[in-house]
Amino acid sequence: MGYKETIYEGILKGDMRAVEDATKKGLEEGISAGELLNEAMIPAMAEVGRLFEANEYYVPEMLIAARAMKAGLAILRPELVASGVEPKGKVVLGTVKGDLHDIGKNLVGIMIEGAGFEIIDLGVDVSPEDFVKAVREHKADVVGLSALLTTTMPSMKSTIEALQEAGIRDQVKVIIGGAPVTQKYADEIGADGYGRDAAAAATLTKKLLGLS
Ligand code: B1M
Repeated sequence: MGYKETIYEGILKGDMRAVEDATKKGLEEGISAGELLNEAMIPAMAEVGRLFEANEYYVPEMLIAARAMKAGLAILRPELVASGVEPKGKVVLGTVKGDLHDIGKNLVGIMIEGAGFEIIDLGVDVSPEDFVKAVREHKADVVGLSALLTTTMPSMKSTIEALQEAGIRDQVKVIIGGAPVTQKYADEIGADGYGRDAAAAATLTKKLLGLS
């Protein structure tokens, strides 16, 4: 079995060690970080989601798959992030209130950091008030909101409203993303942009700040 297949199977089985090992060896053998990510890790998580929907996987299987994916991502991180460049701006990032999914958000952080920005990662289950506080405190140029559940998407709207109420909406660009999120939803709630994936989020960040 090749390294990509081992990573794919390792995530499905939640075998963290196998994923770590194959990711390290794959990189050593010259497979790019992007290829390992896009052709093994992301498809594996999509399959985990399909198995969950089909009632073949349950929350514990999703959890160990996520842990294995995170272990692989930690190894890819230095490859995906550029080093030694002066930050072009500050981005506050978080998964919205009520939502605990952080793999996509972490990947978005890695790609935006790789594009030369400083990331202030607030983690998961972040309330609108905490986003407002962080934007103020760090004088952020952009705030990125991630949501993976249809039930937590409304918290994106609440966060934009909280920025408006705090009088700082015009000082910060708001970008949103996550599997159930669409451009239409971004337009509806008055976000400045929608990123389909982590690479798109990085491109969007540069574009919104007039850097591309
Ligand atoms: Co959850 N879960 N989960 N889960 N989980 C989904 C999202 C689900 C689609 C599974 C399914 O039914 N097929 C479903 C949501 C249904 C819906 O609302 N439409 C679901 C559910 C129902 C749940 C629970 C309610 C299950 C339960 O308890 N009964 C529960 C909710 C907990 C909560 O949040 N309150 C739950 C829990 C969990 C775990 C904790 C077990 C685990 C998360 C672990 C973790 O993140 N640390 C988990 C997992 C792993 C998943 C799936 C299988 C994988 C998510 C993932 O990591 N994908 C997921 C199924 C799926 O997505 N196919 C599922 C890989 C990641 C790289 O992709 O996150 O989409 P993604 O991020 C992408 C883009 O979306 C985008 O870029 C990323 C990279 O390209 N993106 C942005 C993301 N954020 C962005 C922000 C941006 C721009 C782009 O700008 C700021």
